[in-house]
Amino acid sequence: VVGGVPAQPTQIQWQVAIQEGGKIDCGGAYIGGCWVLTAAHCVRPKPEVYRIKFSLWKKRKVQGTTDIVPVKNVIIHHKYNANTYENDIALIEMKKLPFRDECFKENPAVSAVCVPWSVQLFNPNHTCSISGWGRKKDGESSDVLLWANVSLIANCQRFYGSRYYDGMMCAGDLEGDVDSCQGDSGGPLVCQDTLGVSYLWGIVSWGEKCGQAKFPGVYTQVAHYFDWIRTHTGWATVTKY
Ligand code: 4AZ
Repeated sequence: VVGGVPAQPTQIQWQVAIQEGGKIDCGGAYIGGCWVLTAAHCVRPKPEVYRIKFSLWKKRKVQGTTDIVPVKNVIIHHKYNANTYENDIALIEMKKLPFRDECFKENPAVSAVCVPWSVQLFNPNHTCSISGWGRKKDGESSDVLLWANVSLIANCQRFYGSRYYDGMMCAGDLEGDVDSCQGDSGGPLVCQDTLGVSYLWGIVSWGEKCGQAKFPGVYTQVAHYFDWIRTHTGWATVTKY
């Protein structure tokens, strides 16, 4: 995160790290049950190579309390395009504990973030937050989880032209002082409603370098994929009232 500050150890309760081999190159967000959302460009359809790490704060120093959960299934959006980053979204289903209906023991440091059901829940200029272990302004990745506030930015095709597709969304600031960066991919952009409920509004996807004026970070617009998420998790429709 460019322009970020260290999070408190249990601040970003839905933040997960996706470990492949000994490496962590992507983040993800816990959305409840045995499910994590991340970017399609972060994963391959090889569940056995991944571990999901919860309550991780320092990437390189695992505290005793960090849960490490194996993966059962990786579901990459069938219209993901690795060249254009269209539909850069993937679901990770974690393995259940033996003889149990859960994937890890319930833990006060972990809570799920809500999946938004409508692209109209938040408006441009709303202040939201991003988090990750990715590159900082100096180009180094961070050992400690960093976070920053970003604003939702309207009409992003004015910056990216035809590289900007439906299902994408931009956030940051136009000066380029705060941004996500390489290593933050797959991680959460979260917005809070007036009641304080947190929604996973975006997934870190791509951008023209990091922290560049007039080139805000591009995110997968999670609400656009609500039906896809519902279908693949098997979750029932929310009751609209
Ligand atoms: C990357 O290379 C990357 N500034 C991620 C996010 C952004 C740019 C690049 C957004 O993974």
